[in-house]
Amino acid sequence: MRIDIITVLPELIKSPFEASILKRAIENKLVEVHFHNLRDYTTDNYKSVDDYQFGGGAGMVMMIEPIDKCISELKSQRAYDEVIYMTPDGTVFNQQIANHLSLKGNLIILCGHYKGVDQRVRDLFVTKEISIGDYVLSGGELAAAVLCDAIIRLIPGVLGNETSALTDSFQDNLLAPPIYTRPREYKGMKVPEVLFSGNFPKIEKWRDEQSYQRTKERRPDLLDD
Ligand code: 6GU
Repeated sequence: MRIDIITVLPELIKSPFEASILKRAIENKLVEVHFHNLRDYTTDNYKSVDDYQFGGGAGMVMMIEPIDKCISELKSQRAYDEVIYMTPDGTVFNQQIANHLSLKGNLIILCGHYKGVDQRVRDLFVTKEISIGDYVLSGGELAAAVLCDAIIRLIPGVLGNETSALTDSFQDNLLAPPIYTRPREYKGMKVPEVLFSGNFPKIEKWRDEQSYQRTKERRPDLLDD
């Protein structure tokens, strides 16, 4: 997989890719992530990427020309499966979308800033519009980092234990069950006895029940669909 991230603030999004699981995935060549600073695609002396909106109103709008130049250059080099625009009015991201995107080859992610991009960018280039939740961030960069983390960890070989993504919360529309490690008893609090039984079907059944109970209490909406 290759991800090209288009942004006016590369320094805001780079660090998550320089640590931990994402760093290792890049080092092991399981994914390539490239950052493109929109200011490098500007045509005027001021390197403007935004301007006032037609019709008036507060807030700047990202102009189409630098975005067109950047996307066109990338598309001249390879084919892309999706051009994703990060925006609070997009489809709300979830595990199902992460699973779907993790199977793609080449992705462009465009980070919105200010009031957002000129509508013609969305009409002309964007194939998917994604939000990470119903709250507003100052830009799409942190949302893009969240999206990339969720996608990249699903690529085979990225997680040490390849089965572990399959037992994540949400993979079966249920929350994960409680987990324990040593010590067996801490300040009087004991680990549930069933986990020492060695009876794996029984342990699986207990975990399934716990997952269901937890989901019912915390996220009954997940049980509806
Ligand atoms: Cl993708 N961008 C911004 N600016 N705010 C958000 C978001 C995206 N998703 C949730 N809030």
